[in-house]
Amino acid sequence: MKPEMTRSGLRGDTTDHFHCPQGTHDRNDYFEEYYEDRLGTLHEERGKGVKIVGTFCLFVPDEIIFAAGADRIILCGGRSDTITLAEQSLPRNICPLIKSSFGAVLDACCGGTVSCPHVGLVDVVVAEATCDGKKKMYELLAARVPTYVLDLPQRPDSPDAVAYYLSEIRKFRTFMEDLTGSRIRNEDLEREIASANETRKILHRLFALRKRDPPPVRGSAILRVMQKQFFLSPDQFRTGLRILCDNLEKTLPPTRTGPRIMISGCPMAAGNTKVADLIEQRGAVITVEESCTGTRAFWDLVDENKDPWTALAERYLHIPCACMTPNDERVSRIVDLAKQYRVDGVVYYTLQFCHGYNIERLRVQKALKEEKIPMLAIESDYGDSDTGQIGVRIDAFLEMLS
Ligand code: BJ8
Repeated sequence: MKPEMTRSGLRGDTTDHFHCPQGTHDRNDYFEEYYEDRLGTLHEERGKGVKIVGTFCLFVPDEIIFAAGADRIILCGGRSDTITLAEQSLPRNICPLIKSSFGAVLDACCGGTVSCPHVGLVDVVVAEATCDGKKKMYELLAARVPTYVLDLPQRPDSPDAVAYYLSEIRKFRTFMEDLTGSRIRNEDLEREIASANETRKILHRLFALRKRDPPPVRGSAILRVMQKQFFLSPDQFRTGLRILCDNLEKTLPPTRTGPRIMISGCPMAAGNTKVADLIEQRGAVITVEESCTGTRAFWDLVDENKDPWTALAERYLHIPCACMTPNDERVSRIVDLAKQYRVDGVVYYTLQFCHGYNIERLRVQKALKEEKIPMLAIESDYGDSDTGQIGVRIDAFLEMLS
């Protein structure tokens, strides 16, 4: 039996669904309130037999999960406190996002208290074949949580790539149908595609406001909003975004602003705001993020005039992740975003030991140099030991820009 309400909530989607204390809160407080609300809702849903899917990556289409009547929550770790536990099983020299995520699962499985409360809520993890570190971590994860792995083509521009990804998402469809006992009809998928596109359009509205000079909001505040995108229900997230956009459209521009900065590179999962905070504490303003906690999450819409499965495959294969090769699309998008958002410089952000983004840095640097856009490369982890050193490098970069 399909639940009566759609998980994404597009049907009857209005701000009235939530208590929205507009005007009595600081700009982003309601996202925090929704978060608390969301945890309770997920517990209730589980109690009623709704399946909860945990994901780690943008390549897993939410639309299929919701169309099957399940719910989803992202499990990417951005906190440092679960890493020590993970390092008892994983090598130290892999990316902190992988270690943090795995550590949270270990902690939850041992009844621990340091991990985020999301892990214990999921019935199944839907993983994806992206970087080597994640793929191998998922093998260990499968011993602790039921895990399904969605395979991906590695060369998105090859003629067979869409057909292969399409065959993978059709297998995923069957998996989700077996999990929930609910058949996914084309109209279910079309409804969820429209819902996800609606969210993407509001995000475009929000990011368009940041093109203003000076922008009406700090990038570190937007990052904290983006980190909630896949924790909250789509309905909650859209409601919060609409309030935020309405408020920002009425906001008078701040009187003081510094150099306009783009961050480009690895995702900054919830709990990881170190570099964004450092940049803005030192007087610059982040106007756009080319990352999976920025534009990569929403830039392209799914074509609603095509067969929904094909349209979904085409859109998702278009995500310019450094796990793909070649990834020319990403390099040209970065240059294009730098121009659109009139940035003075780019901070290229790599998580330690993320080889894909680290190696791709050279191509990005070359393309930006040709456009005379300065770039600072920062590689970091989730600890605080390099904060002082990164701050000094950001200071020198901002001074060079001004
Ligand atoms: S679509 S960026 S969410 S794979 S930072 S774990 S790549 S070693 S998170 Fe990612 Fe999907 Fe791509 Fe986005 Fe590996 Fe790099 Fe770590 Fe990464």
